[in-house]
Amino acid sequence: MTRFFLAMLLCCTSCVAAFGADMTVQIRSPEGAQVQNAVVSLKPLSPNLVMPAVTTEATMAQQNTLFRPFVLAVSVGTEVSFPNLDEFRHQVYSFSKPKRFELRLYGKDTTNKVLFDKPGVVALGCNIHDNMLAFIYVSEHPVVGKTDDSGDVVFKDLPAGAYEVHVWHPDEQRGGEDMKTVTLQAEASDTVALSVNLRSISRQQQPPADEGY
Ligand SMILES: [Cu+2]
Repeated sequence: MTRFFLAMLLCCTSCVAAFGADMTVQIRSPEGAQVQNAVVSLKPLSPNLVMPAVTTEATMAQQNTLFRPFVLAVSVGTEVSFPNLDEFRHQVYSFSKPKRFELRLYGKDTTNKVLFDKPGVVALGCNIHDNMLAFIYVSEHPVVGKTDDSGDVVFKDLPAGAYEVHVWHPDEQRGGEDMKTVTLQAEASDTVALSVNLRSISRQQQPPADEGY
């Protein structure tokens, strides 16, 4: 009997997933250029939407005296690992309000973990290497992703309903169109285009000053 119920449950779960709708969000500059590293998060507006499970683990590596990735998008409650893949030591810190922390000097193959439990933007640095810079965007919304090199991000198998689409970018400035409301139909695909205004000089990680230190 129990096994029968389990089989039913599994069947229904996969059926529900098959009816999901896909949303592609395209982030462009006002001139139409593709914007990579934009964080897009979705706030469900329709009541009783059963959202996909939130991912609660993510990784921000230190490799070749750089953070990888440059922008990491997570939901509140995510535990982020900070593995050191270099042969030398790093000391990662943040002064940002949603998460102030410091990982004391640690060596190769050491993995530290930090829980991000408040929404907001967390800028990262390393006390040893001034060139290192990265951002963790902690979203209060259950669905979050980041645009790829072509400025797009795809969310698959969302329940049909209304969503608010939010955008954040490390170089954004006022004047862009950083929010939109979209209604997804079941079994349909939708494409949403949003434009963000970026500063002319982009923040990025500079190449490391020297090998090793
Ligand atoms: Cu470092």
